[in-house]
Amino acid sequence: MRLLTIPISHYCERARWALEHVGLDYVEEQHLQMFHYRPVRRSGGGKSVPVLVTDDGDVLDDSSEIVRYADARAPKDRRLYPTEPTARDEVLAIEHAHASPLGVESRRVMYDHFFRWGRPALGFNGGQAPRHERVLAWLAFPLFERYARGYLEVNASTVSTALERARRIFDDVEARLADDRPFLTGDRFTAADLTFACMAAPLTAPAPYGTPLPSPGDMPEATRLLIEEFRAHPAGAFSLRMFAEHRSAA
Ligand SMILES: N[C@@H](CCC(=O)N[C@@H](CS)C(=O)NCC(=O)O)C(=O)O
Repeated sequence: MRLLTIPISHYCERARWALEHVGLDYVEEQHLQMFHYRPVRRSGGGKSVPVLVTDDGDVLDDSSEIVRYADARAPKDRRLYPTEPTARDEVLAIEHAHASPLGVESRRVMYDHFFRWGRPALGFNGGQAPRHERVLAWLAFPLFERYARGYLEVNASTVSTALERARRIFDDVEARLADDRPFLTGDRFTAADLTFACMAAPLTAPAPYGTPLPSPGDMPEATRLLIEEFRAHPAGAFSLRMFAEHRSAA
């Protein structure tokens, strides 16, 4: 199986984590933002990653589909969804509620910091993408910034709203966890926990992660303060615990 990704993408991390959690082997093909369009189209996807091309030639071009594909092939003790219908629906609802808007808003905030950081941010953006993509991203950084800020609507006003929304979602998750439950729902790790942890990742910079992310000490001051704020939040701490305890394969 082939998984096409943008290395730092949290939607791609969601797919990688699900596949690895259930023990499915895959080869990851990483590309940088914008350079991903051609390989993705050639593989039968649309515009976005992750795209999974299965050994049967099926093309799954959405991270939620990939999580469900992984679950359907999981050994019983690694299932990501409960089999009982009401419990399963709850996991699906929590997942869906975090894939968006949290995933969209956390990415917006992260890219704002990324572009204010400038070219040094490319140091953790590149992963295993082909060298020519990494060189071109460096040379064309201002173009990359202009394109991504426009495409993802990253500006002072949207970023401020994104931060407000992310804080509200983190507070909602804190309220859900207030009874000291170990997971967002049920008594075992599910796709709900995996998805929330991934969608929070642009604000918590977890390790382990499918591609190495910088630690707060290596970030510019404003980014460090942002990451420290979200890491210290009980929902942020929960998401980091999910990575620490359940992302062993990375
Ligand atoms: N609904 C999609 C969203 C994936 C998504 O937004 N991927 C981003 C990377 S974080 C992407 O490929 N963006 C490039 C584009 O849309 O052109 C999923 O969950 O797979």
